[in-house]
Amino acid sequence: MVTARFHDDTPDVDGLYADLAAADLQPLWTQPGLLTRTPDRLRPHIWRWKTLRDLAERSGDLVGIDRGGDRRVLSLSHPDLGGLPFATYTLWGAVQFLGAGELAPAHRHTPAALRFVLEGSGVWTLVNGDALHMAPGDLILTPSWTWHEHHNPGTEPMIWFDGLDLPLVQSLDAIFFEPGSEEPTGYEPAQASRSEQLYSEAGLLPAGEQADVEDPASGRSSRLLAYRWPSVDAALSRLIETTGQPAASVRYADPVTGRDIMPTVRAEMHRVLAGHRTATVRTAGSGIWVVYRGSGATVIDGRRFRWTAGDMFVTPSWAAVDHEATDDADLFYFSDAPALEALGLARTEKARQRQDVLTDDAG
Ligand code: GTQ
Ligand code: FE2
Repeated sequence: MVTARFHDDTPDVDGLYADLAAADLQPLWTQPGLLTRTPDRLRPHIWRWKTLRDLAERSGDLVGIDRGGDRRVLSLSHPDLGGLPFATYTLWGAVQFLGAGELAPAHRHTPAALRFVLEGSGVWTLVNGDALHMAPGDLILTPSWTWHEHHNPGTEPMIWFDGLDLPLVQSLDAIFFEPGSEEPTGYEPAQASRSEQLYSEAGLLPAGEQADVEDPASGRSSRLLAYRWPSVDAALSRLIETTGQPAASVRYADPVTGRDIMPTVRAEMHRVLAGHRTATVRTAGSGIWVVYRGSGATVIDGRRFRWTAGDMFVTPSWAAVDHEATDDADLFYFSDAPALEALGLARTEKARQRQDVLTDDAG
């Protein structure tokens, strides 16, 4: 890496700048963009479901799953990130396509992953050997360093959203990866995974269970690995009924601790009823929204992005955000909030009045 060279009209100062660069040093006073008043390095961006779906399907037709990477994944590559395959500075978002009869083989890595299912049926994900079936609207977790592989023994392809903290873990230079055995793991398809059998009975947990002391990640992520759409749907309906409000949201929580599903990432489902516009909020840290159901628009720093089911968009750190539903809408949200909270960097602010819409990004 070559240190940036700064220039000055005064020969002595210019000479100093040359010597600083040669010594791999840079003066702070030449870097006004470093300490911004508020985060401003990323703009909002939207990816359309029609485009994502078409290209995922074409990849399914043209590129075998065995060709590089073992997973047919199209990552959301934010145009502000100079060609990096990342959606934000901390978050990876992607669509994954697994055709009928295909297998994405076993591996594990330190970045934590979640999957939110958009379309199809019949896929089983094995997480540390526990077989979790996947259906639209389900959230499935693959915590840091857990073995995982995806099987599609069915007759139709499946497409899901992948969310990972990969850019964050990469910034911390803590990426580790290990491929699994070449042989696919055998599994017994069961109605409910072991994880759900043990941890999905609300308010009841297996007594006296302890974290695995050998495993640095043990006890830090939810042991419930699947959150089913019918439960989420029912919880949102009950909230709306109980509060009488035209919007409600739920956070996917670790049933043992009540904390976020994984140490670095938060997941939520937001329901906004037709005709309602939510209050404007700013949050430090970035997020990815995946429209599960309905249609409407989100205003981000004065720009209105219209959306329908399957569209995905990024809300940058400290952007002003509010949602407006045309039809009853359910929005899946994935963010790095727990990482900021753990580091004492979390902030949020509710605007006193709704932001103005300055431009309309038609869709
Ligand atoms: O399905 O295991 O989008 O390892 C990126 C990395 C998905 C996966 C991604 C992965 C996976
Ligand atoms: Fe993976």
